[in-house]
Amino acid sequence: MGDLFPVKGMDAIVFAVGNAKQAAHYYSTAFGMRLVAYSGPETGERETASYVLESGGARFVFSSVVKAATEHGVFLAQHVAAHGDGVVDLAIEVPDVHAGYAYAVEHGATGLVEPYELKDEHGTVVLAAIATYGETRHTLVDRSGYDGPYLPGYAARTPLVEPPARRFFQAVDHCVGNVELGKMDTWVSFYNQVMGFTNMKEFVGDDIATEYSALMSKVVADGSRKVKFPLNEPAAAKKKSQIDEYLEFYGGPGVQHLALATNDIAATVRAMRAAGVEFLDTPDSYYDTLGEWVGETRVPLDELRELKILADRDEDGYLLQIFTKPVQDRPTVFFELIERHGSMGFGKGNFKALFEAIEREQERRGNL
Ligand code: TYF
Ligand code: FE
Repeated sequence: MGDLFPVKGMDAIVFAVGNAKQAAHYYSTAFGMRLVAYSGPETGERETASYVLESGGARFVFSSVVKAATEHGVFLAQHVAAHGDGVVDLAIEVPDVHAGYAYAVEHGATGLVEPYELKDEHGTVVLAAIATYGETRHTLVDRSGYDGPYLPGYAARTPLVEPPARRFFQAVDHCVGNVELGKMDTWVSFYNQVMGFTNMKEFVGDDIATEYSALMSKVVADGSRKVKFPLNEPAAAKKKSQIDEYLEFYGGPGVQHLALATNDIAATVRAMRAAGVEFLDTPDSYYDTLGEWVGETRVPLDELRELKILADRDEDGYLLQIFTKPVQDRPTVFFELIERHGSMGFGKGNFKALFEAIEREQERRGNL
């Protein structure tokens, strides 16, 4: 039997933000991304402004409202008012939008937009959308008949600033959702049924939750493991869960973090720090015992310690990872950088150190 819901990979992460022009600048200068396309008043789109940025195979779109006129503009404006800057769409590239949409809706998905086509001189894109947790959606995209910069209606743009000689990251590794208490398994089942996604072996269960993590987590992925969606829910623990903090300040479920795959995490962390991006701190004591169990890593232990990069090893290999602080004033969306060397995991060995670092930040914000 073939894949029930074949996917090609993540197509785009679409953010609704208060000021897309400035977001495009931040992601260019601080994340090394390249502006490639734009849609707004100058291109005939009077309601919204959207900036499309790329880094390798990763594509982010930042949209804000210029003057709401239709349902779409009103939705974006209300999304920003309710949630602050956040992710509205985890768009997935699929080989057949009609088949994918039909499968999803037959298996219980809420259809938001039926399959339709957009055309211009670069060709045709087929799109449809289904609802997921909170106000987030999955647009399904088939761009195999199209060779333009993003979507019909968008104009190609040159980078805002000279892009870095080496890109900071080349792909989206995983996209994490925070859902309400008791809803993690509901959403895991949703991805199992609606998209035929299967569960990966890494999870944070009850035991870890009550001990220190204050959250439970499971990971679903498509058959080819190109699209990976961990899902978190709050757990009762000694302290207020970081997931509760997110839900309170985001105003409901939504995307918590986006992990970006890099081949040179040390260089990327240095460049992003130099551009003003703040990362979570890791205590020195973490590095005192790290070498004993992680062994040799591409980045030497001293450099991991200097840059506060975490490392984890499992039977398949190892990974290096680090987390930014939230990238807006609300303690909501943040990013992870991940450099994989064989490991398909998510840094289980770091959960304790990581969650303690997040709790230190929660405490500084007065939310613990
Ligand atoms: O994506 C993951 O599972 C890891 C670990 O609030 C993680 O990055 C899990 C929950 C969380 C922060 C990081
Ligand atoms: Fe992650």
